[in-house]
Amino acid sequence: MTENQLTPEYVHVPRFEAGSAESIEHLESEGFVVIANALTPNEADEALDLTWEYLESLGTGVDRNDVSTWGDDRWPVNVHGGIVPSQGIGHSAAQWFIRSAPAVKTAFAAVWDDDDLLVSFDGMALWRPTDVDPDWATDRGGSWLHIDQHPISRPGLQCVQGAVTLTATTPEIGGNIVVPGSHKWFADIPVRYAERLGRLPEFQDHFRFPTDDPLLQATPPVMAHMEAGDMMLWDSRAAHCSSPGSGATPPTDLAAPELLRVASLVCMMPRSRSNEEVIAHRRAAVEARISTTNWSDRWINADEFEMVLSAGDASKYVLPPVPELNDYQRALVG
Ligand SMILES: O=C(O)CCC(=O)C(=O)O
Repeated sequence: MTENQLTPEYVHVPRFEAGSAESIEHLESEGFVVIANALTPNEADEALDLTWEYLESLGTGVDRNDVSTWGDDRWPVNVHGGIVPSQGIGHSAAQWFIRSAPAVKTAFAAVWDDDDLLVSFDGMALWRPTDVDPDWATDRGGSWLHIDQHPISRPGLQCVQGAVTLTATTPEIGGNIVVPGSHKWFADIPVRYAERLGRLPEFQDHFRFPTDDPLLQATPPVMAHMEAGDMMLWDSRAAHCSSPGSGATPPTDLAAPELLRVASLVCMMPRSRSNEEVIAHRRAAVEARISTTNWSDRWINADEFEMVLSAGDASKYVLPPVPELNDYQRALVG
């Protein structure tokens, strides 16, 4: 069976209140959970507006009202799932607005039973309309199902990742996909995939499953319905990625074009898992507007990703202004 036959099932799962015991039970049993209304619909709209302000301020000529300006020559570098990981996005006003919503921290504080948390300086998934340019399609889910935690060097629960969606998902558009319960496969990975794992450096927290994996064929991923403002949390040990849906979306209105999917990646981990050296890098990263991965216990500079460096001339982008953080936000930096 090939990866293209691995079709995620579109499901409506319960949407839980941030911080509720039920949300944690669902996360622990399924490896993922949908948190309802991390942002209100109005806040989601405001965040979408700020996202466009970020794109239009890059200095490359992106104009939200003119889809002919959304090409790769002007768009920030994006990787496999339509994710924009760098070019200052981790310190855009949009990302700081979203990650500062109280429900985001409430949800993560319940995960860790600790509210002294550091936040990632992550990027966003920005999906452009594929009827305008089919090359804007994101990778199919079956081709990059992965976990974001090294199975040997990072044993046990170490990280829970999040994505706050600013746009409602539909079966036609697609979104984040997760294999329910797959976080429980984690401990067996070194035995089951010994050869494949042997090729993964111990510092690299990204393991991809084989595209014809019998486990995945037997347990296909689900694409959970999310309303605008909802946040998906998933255990970094759970097999996940994103995938386009059926693609039968309404034709783009060229007079008022819209992105298909806008989702903010956000992750909070206890400060106690980090250290002063990492925190010093994080403070400097705010001034320099350097984005990171989900991890805040290690210093990982997303502007130095191979895929970003090889994409061409980063100097053509104007970075967003240095964010003026309040006390709440500064505490999340460290
Ligand atoms: O929701 C998405 O776009 C995929 C996110 C993902 O796979 C990741 O952050 O590791």
